[in-house]
Amino acid sequence: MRRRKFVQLASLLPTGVLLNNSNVQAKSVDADNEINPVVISTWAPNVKANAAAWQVLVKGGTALDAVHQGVMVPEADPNDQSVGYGGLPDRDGRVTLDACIMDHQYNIGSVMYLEHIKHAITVARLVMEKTPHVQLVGEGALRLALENGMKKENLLTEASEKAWKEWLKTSQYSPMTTVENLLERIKNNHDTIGMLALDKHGNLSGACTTSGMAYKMQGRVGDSPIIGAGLFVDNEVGAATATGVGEEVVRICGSHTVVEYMRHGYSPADACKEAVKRLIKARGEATARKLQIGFIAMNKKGETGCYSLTGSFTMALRNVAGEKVIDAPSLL
Ligand code: SD4
Repeated sequence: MRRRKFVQLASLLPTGVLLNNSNVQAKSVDADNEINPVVISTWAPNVKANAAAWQVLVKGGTALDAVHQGVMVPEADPNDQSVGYGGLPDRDGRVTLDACIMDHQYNIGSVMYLEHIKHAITVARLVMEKTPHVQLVGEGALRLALENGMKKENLLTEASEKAWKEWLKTSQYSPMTTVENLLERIKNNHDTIGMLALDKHGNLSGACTTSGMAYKMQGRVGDSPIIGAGLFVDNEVGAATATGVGEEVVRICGSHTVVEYMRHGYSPADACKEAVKRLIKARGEATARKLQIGFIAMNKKGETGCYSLTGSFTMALRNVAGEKVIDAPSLL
């Protein structure tokens, strides 16, 4: 079953993208002792986001600018129905966005329940750089965006409105990240993006942005904008980010947990695996089997890895060797 899903997924990828079952160890230092940049993202279609981040990294730009530019790609894409513009709405038809960003010096910014601004990550960065706070929600986050010249727009596309109206006929809440409909979602080219980068200066940064669970209750916030859950960066150790059912990732402070395992010497893939194991322990195998959760991680050396709870999770990677999609191993 897993193999069939894997093969189906491969056929959905842009040509030229390699699929690889192993966790890639990028060579992070070249012959001249220069640090080779690396960028990774949750989900195969985000090779496009990685390409944008890569442009920043190869020119010697910062990891912070790279992840910012990178995640703006799916945020602007109307066909990506779980990030930014075109995101599926909550049960009342409102598109509400969550995002966070973290640099190499423990600077953090996040927005939750942001409406009408497609680049939630830019607002998160504004919170980080232009306010004395680290988190802003709803109206306050919108106000910060408008005061900084961002334009208010309608984020609900025709396609997402149609899907919501269809959903209203039953109003059954079943999070899009459950395993059963995972393939359908990937086929539609979308999912939450978490991105991590290492720049030529040897610094790590990360960003995460989402419209959250489709048809969620109004005001619901998942893991994606929560530092330590959806994203965590420790420049001495490494960085991690998550995708999947946010309610579960928050429960174990997922990304922070992954980074702490790397601190204790685990490889990025093994650190992700330990976090997945903890979820299974916390929730029991029967519940865990129904959930989709994936972690990706990068250590200070630019080594990368990923792991998922159940099958079909992928990580997109860009390094000096080119772009790749890695099929994440899973525990269940
Ligand atoms: C959330 N973690 O809001 C996000 C959703 C997600 O793949 O990652 N979907 O819970």
